This record gives sequence, C-alpha cells and structure tokens, in this order.
Amino acid sequence: MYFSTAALLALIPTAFSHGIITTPPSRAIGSAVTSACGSTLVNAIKQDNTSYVEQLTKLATTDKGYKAAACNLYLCKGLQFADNTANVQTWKAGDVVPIKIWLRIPHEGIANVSVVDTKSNVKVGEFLKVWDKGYAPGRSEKDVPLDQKEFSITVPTGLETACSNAGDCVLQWWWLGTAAKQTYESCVDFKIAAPAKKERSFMA
Ligand SMILES: *[C@@H]1O[C@H](CO)[C@@H](O)[C@H](O)[C@H]1NC(C)=O
Ligand SMILES: *[C@@H]1O[C@H](CO)[C@@H](O)[C@H](O)[C@H]1NC(C)=O
Ligand SMILES: [Cu+2]
Repeated sequence: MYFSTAALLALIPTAFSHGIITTPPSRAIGSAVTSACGSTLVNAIKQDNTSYVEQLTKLATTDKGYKAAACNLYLCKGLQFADNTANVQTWKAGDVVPIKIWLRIPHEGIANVSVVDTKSNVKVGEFLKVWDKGYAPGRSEKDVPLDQKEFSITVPTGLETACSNAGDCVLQWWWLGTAAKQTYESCVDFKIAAPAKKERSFMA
C-alpha cells in the first residue's frame, strides 16, 4: 500500500510541533519558499507552523522541488524573505523590541536570539539572548517560565552596515530541545534605519 507524504501527514495529528515567534510577525510560507524548498515542506508548515527542522529536513529533502542552495533549513527553517516583505521591521541601535514566542509544546534545552547574516548564515555581533540550560522545561506551555516566552531585546550598535537593507539580516530565535534533539527556528525580518540626515540649520 502506498501513502503519499501528504496522506501520511494528514494521519499525524499536529503532535510534532512546537515554537514560533508571534511578535513581531515572523517569516511564514509563501510562493518563494515553495519554489526554494518544495511543496512538501510548505504543506507541513501549513499544518503546523511550529514544527522542527529535523522533521522538515526529512520531508523536504525527498521532494523533487527542494533546492539545497536556496532552501537552508538551518536558517529560518528555509522560510524566505520574499514571502515576508510586508512585515519588515525598522529599528535603530538602542531600540527595545518586545518579542513573544508561542511555545506550543516544551522540550527542555538551550536557546538563543541573535542577528544572523542571511547570505552567510553567520551571527552578526553578540548574542542578544542566551539560555545555556533550562529553556522550555515541563510538559505543557504553562510550565514554561514567562520570561522565556515574553522578553525584549535591545538592538545593538554595529548593525548599520551589515543590516541596512531588508533581507540581509534576520533576528532569529533558535531553540534546541536537547533530549528530544529537535531544533526550532523563527525569524523576524528587519532593517536598520538610515541615520537621520543632519539638516542644515539656519536658526541663529
Ligand atoms: C502560525 O499558526 C497560527 C495558527 O495555527 C497562526 O495564528 C499564526 O499567525 C501563524 N504564524 C505564522 C508566522 O505563520
Ligand atoms: C545559538 O544559535 C545557533 C543557531 O543560530 C546555534 O548554532 C548555536 O549553537 C547556539 N549557541 C548557543 C550558545 O546557544
Ligand atoms: Cu517534540
């Protein structure tokens, strides 16, 4: 008996799952990720947008539509800037940005938040948040300490060159359930505002 991946997915209740940034709006599916990663990944995310990278990798890499060069699952789960242009945040150094995470199902582990250069998938500057143990403990969302789900980051200086164009950098939340061996990523698109032009002042 043959089951398509889509049919198999339909049999799985949304049990594999587990976290995503809800504030500010994070990258979601669209036509760009469909052409980069294929429709199998897109359908899985459509079913559960908190799903984890290892599962998505299994699904995506068997899809003929998966293009390894364009679909980096370990950066924003393969989700693409072109699908999120309506949600680009504009920040400047010193801005305090509230972040909210929907932590659907916890898996205790480690997590961090950083700015990542999207071309190289390399962190720009220091971590903005690090939990080097004890992130997302417990059995249900209510077991997770509030400050792991709602916190703020301060936009650092030094991003003006690397991140002045939308799409060049993302703010990425990354979480690894260490026992579950499940990785979660969620990305906010932003750009650093050009410094205010000094107006020539004619006032005495
Ligand atoms: C994720 O899915 C939930 C509902 O299942 C929805 O409310 C939310 O807007 C989605 N977020 C993104 C970034 O796709
Ligand atoms: C932080 O996140 C990156 C993924 O962006 C991961 O590879 C790295 O191991 C994490 N480091 C720490 C200290 O949490
Ligand atoms: Cu899990």
